[in-house]
Amino acid sequence: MNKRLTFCFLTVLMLMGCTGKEAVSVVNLRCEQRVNPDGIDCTSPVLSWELSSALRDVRQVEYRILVASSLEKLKADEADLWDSKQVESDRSIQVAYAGTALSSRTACYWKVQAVTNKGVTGWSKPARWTMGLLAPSDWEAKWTGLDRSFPDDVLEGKTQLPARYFRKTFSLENRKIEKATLYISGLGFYEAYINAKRVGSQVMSPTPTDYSKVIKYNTFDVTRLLSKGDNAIGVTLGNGRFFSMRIPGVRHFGYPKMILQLEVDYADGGKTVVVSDDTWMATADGPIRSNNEFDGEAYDARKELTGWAAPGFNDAGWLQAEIVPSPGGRLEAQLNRNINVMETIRPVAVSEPVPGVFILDMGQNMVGWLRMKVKGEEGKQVKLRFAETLKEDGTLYLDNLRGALVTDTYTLKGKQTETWEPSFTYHGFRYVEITGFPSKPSVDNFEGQVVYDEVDLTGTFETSDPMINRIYKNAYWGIRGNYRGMPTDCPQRDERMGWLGDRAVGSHGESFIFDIRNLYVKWLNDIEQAQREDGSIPDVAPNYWSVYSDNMTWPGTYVIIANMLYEQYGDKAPIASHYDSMKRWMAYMCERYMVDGIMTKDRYGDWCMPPESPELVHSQDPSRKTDAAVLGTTFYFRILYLLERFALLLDKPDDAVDFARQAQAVREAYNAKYFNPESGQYSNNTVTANLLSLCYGMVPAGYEEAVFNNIIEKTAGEFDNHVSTGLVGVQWLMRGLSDYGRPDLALRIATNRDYPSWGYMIEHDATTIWELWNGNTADPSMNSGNHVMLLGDLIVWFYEYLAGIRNMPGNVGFKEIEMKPYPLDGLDYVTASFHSVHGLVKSAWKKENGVFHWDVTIPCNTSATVYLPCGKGITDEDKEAIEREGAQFVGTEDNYAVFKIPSGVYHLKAAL
Ligand code: RAM
Repeated sequence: MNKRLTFCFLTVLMLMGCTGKEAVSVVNLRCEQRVNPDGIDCTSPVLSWELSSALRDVRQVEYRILVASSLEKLKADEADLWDSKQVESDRSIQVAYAGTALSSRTACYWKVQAVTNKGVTGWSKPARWTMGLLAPSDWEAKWTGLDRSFPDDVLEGKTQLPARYFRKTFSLENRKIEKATLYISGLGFYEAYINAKRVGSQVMSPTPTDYSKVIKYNTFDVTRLLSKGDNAIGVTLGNGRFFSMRIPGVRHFGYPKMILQLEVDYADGGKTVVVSDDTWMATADGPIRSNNEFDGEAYDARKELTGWAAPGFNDAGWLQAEIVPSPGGRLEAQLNRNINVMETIRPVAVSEPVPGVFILDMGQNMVGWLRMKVKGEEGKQVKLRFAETLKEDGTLYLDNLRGALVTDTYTLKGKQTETWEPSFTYHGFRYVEITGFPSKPSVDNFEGQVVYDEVDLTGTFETSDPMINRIYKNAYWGIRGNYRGMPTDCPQRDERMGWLGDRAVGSHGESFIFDIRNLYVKWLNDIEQAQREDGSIPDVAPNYWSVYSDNMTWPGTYVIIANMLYEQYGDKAPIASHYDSMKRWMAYMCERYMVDGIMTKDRYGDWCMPPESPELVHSQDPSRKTDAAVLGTTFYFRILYLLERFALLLDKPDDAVDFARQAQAVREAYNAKYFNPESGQYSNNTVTANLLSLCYGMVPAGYEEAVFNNIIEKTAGEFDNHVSTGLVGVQWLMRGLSDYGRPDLALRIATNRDYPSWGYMIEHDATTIWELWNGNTADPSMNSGNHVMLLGDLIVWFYEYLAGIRNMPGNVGFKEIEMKPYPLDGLDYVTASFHSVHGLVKSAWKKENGVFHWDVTIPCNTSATVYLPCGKGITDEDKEAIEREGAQFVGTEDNYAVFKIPSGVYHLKAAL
């Protein structure tokens, strides 16, 4: 397999542990590209590292970074690209490279040494990044394809294209190859082969964009795939999001095409460059007979082109490839990770509800496809159809998939056992209907390929409550299954779009579980690229569906995610990069829709709140619905608050004053219109109206308790201690209840098993999170079994409240941590870990015989304020024991004893 080049544009983990010799060592070097406003490949990457030590209270005082153009030079401390010299600083994340200007293709080897208060570290192990193709003129390759249809193409409606195959043979000189690099983008999807070997293990690549604006290319080190003399390269192209799945219906870009440049450097100098152009040969007459993300793939093994990507293949019947127009977008190195098969699972059962129709149960609603082993006669056709649930008679329930055909077919070539999996489609499913299988299929014939972006796992979370653990597990499956180079709403029906509203606060929760930084940086760029001239931000990005409905709650995610990236990763570059576009959007909304300080425009309401009767998708009852202008205005206020923060960060004091002034005016107008001081109620007193007003700080001073009491009364009374909010209100529900003194009610809501609740979904067999609270009874027209939007702030609450891991208020990137767990009745233990940009944070607590035992890990070069639950107060004995551990007592607050602790591993305890 090829080793993918560690590009400057990719996060690189080069070291996974300390070397052990010195007391403190530098580990986990990462080179990250900052967001570039102009989208030109970055020439100033940022560098991050972590410190590792068994000692406590380790702080960095100085660092030194060396960057060299070769490993040998780096080893000899010959920093020909950059020597930062000794820098007095405790900063260990996102240090901007400031050396010699970097040019295309430069390999940069780097290492770090830190001076700490506990001594000087050794040099870290070397890490590397490589520069991409920075200038358009670096591309000698031409966009290549065949812009025309072939006999089996279906060009309208549910489109179908056979995959396009391209090949070229070339010869390399009889000299030692030093290095070979492949730059490639194949749209919508490509698979590349050199001498019949697959390049990389990625699937469904490159990442999807608005191809008229930006096109991402991938880079591979393919040195080991090449040899002196004759070589061949082959590329298969699938539709992806380029050749639309629905014409009309989903944005269409054109026939599949590619751009590819293979650069082979010889050890004794000189190079051979192979590029895509009209010297390539092409055919649409290969085994992939059709492919469409919604509808599936058809593969005819009888048409396999054995040896087509190796030299010596007879391509006499192939066509001459053509140079075709560029799709229009700039070529950019792909910064976010590719998609891959991240896990494989075995099916749990096969049934036969109708003779000859077999149903495979994966035991889990998953996203990806099946890998199948089959033996039978030539020409036999196996058909696989995918669904999330079954009907009562045990056959597939397809009604909620709308028009997606979700069907893969495989035609056997015969003789031996054949193994197959699709290349250019994916499904969201738990059950698979199998027909036409030559024998009785068994679970051993199949394997589920779980497919999503190669995001690193950063969090673990477990409690003593099995229901909470199940919800967490369902969320984990749903979140990762919906990463597809963008966060999608769902993976199964004919939609799969990047809906903004679904990911507002949810993305903050996701950031504990996965390293989603580059994925969301990319998505912010997608959003910006979809902004209209007039300033309007869409509800869906990339805008494969054109939905510019102008509201606050969906497009507002643009601002909320930039803030999330700043808080969770300590990176303010996305804010700097998108600030102007955000401002432009707000000005547009204000001009068009602001009436006397009230943002009148909304589109979705508190989307998917639990309706009054089980078959409804949306509530029809005005008393349950939150007023559009309440949603619009509270969100408008919140976005102003965030923009004020951004303005201060970017040193734009005038803007900050302006945003604050606007916010004040909006607050006054809002309270005058919607707040009833006598009852302490907003508008028609929905939980969402009161909750947003409270959590966003809009409630007039002194009325907070009254407003909160209305939230409690409504929840406890009319809703019998259940959730009453949809996608919007649920973003603040768990935190709002906890912050104002009712974390017990939040726990009750989180552990409910009856309608409406996450537990209700699980009681009804959900293994992911549903789109609707009443997903088992509602109309199938909008009823996915794998949406993450109703998670709201639940995952944030798990990590920040139950486990108690969060940034100190006002701090970012976990440089100063606040550890404040909630030892609620009903929970005996919580164990959580989170790998922050500074290193691993852990909180593991348990209650034992009335004593709270707490294991805490604080990474090097950070410190924490810990809130130790201590019931009626901390005893002198407990306090002294903790102080002996190196903690500094600060005082008591509510039922917590508060200490400051430096980095290290601690065991704390106190009587509850
Ligand atoms: C549905 C999507 C998405 C939601 C929009 C408004 O079609 O599935 O979840 O954001 O509607």
